Amino acid sequence: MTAINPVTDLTIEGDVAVITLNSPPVNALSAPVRDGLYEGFKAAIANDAVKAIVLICDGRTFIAGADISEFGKERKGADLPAVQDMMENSPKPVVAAIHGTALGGGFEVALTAHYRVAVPSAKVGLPEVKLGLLPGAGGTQRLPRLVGPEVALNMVTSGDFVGAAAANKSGLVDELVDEGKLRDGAIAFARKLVAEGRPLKKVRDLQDKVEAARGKPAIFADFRKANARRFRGFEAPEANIKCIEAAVNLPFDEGMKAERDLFLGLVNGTQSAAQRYIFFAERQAAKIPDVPDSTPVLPIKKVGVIGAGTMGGGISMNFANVGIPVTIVEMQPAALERGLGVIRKNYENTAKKGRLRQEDVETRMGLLTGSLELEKLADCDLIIEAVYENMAIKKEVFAKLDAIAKPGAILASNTSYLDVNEIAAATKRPEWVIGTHFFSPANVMRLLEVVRGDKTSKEVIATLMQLSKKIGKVAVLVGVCHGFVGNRMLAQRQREANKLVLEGAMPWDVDRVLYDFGMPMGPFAMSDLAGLDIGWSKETSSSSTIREVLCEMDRRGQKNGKGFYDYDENRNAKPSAEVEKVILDFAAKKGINRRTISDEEIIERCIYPMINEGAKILEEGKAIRASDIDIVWINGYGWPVYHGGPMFYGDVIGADKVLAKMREFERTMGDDFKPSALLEKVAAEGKKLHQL
Ligand code: TC6
Repeated sequence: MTAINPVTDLTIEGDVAVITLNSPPVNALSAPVRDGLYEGFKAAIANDAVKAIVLICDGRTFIAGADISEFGKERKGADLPAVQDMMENSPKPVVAAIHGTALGGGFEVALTAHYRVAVPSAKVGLPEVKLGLLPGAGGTQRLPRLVGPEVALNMVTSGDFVGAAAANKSGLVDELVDEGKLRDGAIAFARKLVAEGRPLKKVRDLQDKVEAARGKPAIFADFRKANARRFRGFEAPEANIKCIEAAVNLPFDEGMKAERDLFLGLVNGTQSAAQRYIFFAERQAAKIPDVPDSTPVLPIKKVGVIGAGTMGGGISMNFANVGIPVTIVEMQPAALERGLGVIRKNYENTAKKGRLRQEDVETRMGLLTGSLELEKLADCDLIIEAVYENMAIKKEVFAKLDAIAKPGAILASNTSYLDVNEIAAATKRPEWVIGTHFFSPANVMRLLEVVRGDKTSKEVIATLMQLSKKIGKVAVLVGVCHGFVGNRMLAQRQREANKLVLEGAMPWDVDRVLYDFGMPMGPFAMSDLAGLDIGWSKETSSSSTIREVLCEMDRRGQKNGKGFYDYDENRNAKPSAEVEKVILDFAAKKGINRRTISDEEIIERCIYPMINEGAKILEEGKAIRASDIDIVWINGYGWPVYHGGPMFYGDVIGADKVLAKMREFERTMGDDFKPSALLEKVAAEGKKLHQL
């Protein structure tokens, strides 16, 4: 064995050279890896004894892509195209041996090998689009030559992985070898190639699949049309489509040039910078400075959930989905039955769509036990309370739980606003109490705000953070404050949206601007969806807000066909003349001189105070880092990932510009816009908000 460099070995096994990469954690194509590949292939090709070459990786995976942390920095080391040229033009067959995940640039390297073998558990994919990029190492030109443009379009614009069996079927992988025997299997395959005198299969030379699609522009027009909603606002999907079009219509080298130009446009753009930042931010969120990885984690074998309503039901499903039994406690038999019925219906619907097998519906339902007695939670390792958002009720529940739960059980409150310290103080074991703020629908939304009380123990935090990952959530650790990170910032936007409507905008103006910004819906459409009458009662209504007036008129939102908007039978929203009149009358009564409000002002008024609030949250230490705030907004509220979250967006605008606007608004409209000291500091020092 020869060490080519610290991450690359070359072994000559008789007539086969084996190049082995070992660059943890994921063998990304960093400069040393590219250098190692270049030198390794050079040496193997030059060695007369060698008849075939195998490329394989040590560790958990084949090459998982370009080293994302290198983008935007000065390039060092061998060029990837030079490595690929050497592989593809090798006079000896090159076999890529795949385990784990061959992704992005990693899979593109595999596509330049003459043949690919994989173990059954391996996956391949081109997920660059998720980073706002395209497979810029020939992936968009080679993939359609192997599998045709239709499959290629789906793969590059979704970024989805393909399992080895399917990859074998479609021709992406030439042969499957036994699990655990990749090295021997790949060497044997290489020897077979030599023995049979098989030709060097260069994917770039394959023509039939792309030729068959030439002169059929409908393939692309239809694909764009069918996916317009999914791609809304994103630049990368369109660039990926253009590349596949180029693969179909142009000779290989010209297609490569088109790919290169489009890649450079994306990699230097803001959207990809935002999406790459979010990739690392998501992983960073799992790291808690004072709760090291070595912190003991408590086993969670059984979960209790109090409340079988929408939240409690959704929360329970998360655990049943990963095989953890759940006891759900309700007060009334009817509510319990209803709750379990809704869960079953949800599972059945998923099964109907073909995303769950019927027997899995039964397995998951079998893990759920309903009960009317809190005492049944005595053997649970984690109990999550999801009752009505009311401090007195929550305290009462926690005092009872304190008496029932076994020692060492974690007691969690699913609260969206309330003081977790006060809830913890209702027990004699505040170190075992924590907040878990799930987002609705709790079985779908990826975000979980984990709320750390003053006394919450590190073991409890570590356990919740790890458990979140297991149930498919992105957890962000936050501190106790009203509304935590997400809802506290949302309140800023909500306040301004309501004020704008009084000052001169209409709800549909505000919604349109925020929708065009990339949010899934605007604040008024969102209120209609949630129901305008949440927390409203006829008896106490005082006509003091537009929302109250609408409730008094029985405009309760989507559920009864009218709220801020009028809805048709298919729930399509239309601006409402009646609501417009309500708004105009309301403003007149208040003596407000309505004015024309620009789209620009809507963005500035709704979003800059959020950024400012984010800075306050950091100032108070309620979030560990700015990127955690961005993760909350992307995963909990549908903030468009290509804008990178509110804090990242603040830097795209410029902290100094955000500050200047806040000051201007403060002068004209008062304290709602008081800049945070941290925003002032960042602007003065020319620092970046998202790096705080
Ligand atoms: C591309 O290839 C473009 C090519 C165009 C031509 C040039 N780079 O996710 P995990 C780190 S674009 C750098 O927790 P898992 C990650 O930050 C790229 N670092 O593990 C983390 O570090 P930490 C296309 C990377 O087992 C550690 O590895 N490829 C990269 O849950 C473990 O990661 C992709 O988009 C990277 N490429 O999942 C693939 N990948 O421990 C991106 C990972 O310091 N990666 N790290 O926090 C993934 O999807 C997943 O990481 C995984 C492993 C499926 C490979």
